[in-house]
Amino acid sequence: MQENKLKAALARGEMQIGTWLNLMSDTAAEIAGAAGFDWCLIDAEHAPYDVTMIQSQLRALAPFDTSAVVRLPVGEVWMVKQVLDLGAQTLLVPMIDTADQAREMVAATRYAPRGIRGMGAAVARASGYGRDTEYTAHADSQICLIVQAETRLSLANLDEILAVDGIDGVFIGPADLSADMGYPGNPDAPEVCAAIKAAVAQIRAAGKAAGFFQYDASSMAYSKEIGVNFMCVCADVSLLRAAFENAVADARRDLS
Ligand code: 3PY
Ligand code: MG
Repeated sequence: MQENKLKAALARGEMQIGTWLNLMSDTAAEIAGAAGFDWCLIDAEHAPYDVTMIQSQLRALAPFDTSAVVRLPVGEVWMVKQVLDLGAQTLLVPMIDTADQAREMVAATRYAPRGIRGMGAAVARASGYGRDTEYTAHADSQICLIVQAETRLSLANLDEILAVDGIDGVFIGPADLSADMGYPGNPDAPEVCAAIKAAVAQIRAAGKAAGFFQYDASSMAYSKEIGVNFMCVCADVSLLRAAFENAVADARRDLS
């Protein structure tokens, strides 16, 4: 059983930085994996990954000293089962608004008697296709489950969500939260920033990891200061877009 280094580092309260992978490119995953991020997230919520593509991204990241995180499209029990059987140990689940939803995700990620995870690991990648005969006995202890709070309802229920045993962290989604608060496309609205700051403090006070998406380099120190310790600092698609745009602009400038 592979130790989940990300889970251990978050439990110690350490800062863990990562990137979103939305290109669905194994080459991009290899480049990101080798770059030194603590974690790389396969974003199956906002990129059209199917399960076989998630598998190939997990394979691309496997040789590197980085933790793979899978963001599910939605918190469905059967999806949890599939990605855990592929060998994912850390999940980010979007749109968790209530403690009941959080409890369902905890149950989905754990074997009986604690949970309801289906017993299929003997034929799954997660156990080396059955080579690791101890997998089922130890899998629960290495699961890292981070849920997203990204609505007013989730913030109203944050204490109850944080009290759910088995949740390692809560990730604030600034885009969805700002939309839900009436500021679509404006996560920097003062009311949104204040809500994020308070939520991050609440999450850390509960002893859990506080996640946030902060790709504005000038605000990273601020995010750290307010307590964020699981920080997405970029996304592969955005880096590529900016690099292409800059290359075109530089070439046009130099050639004019
Ligand atoms: C959001 O901002 O809504 C996210 O889910 C992650 O950035
Ligand atoms: Mg979101």
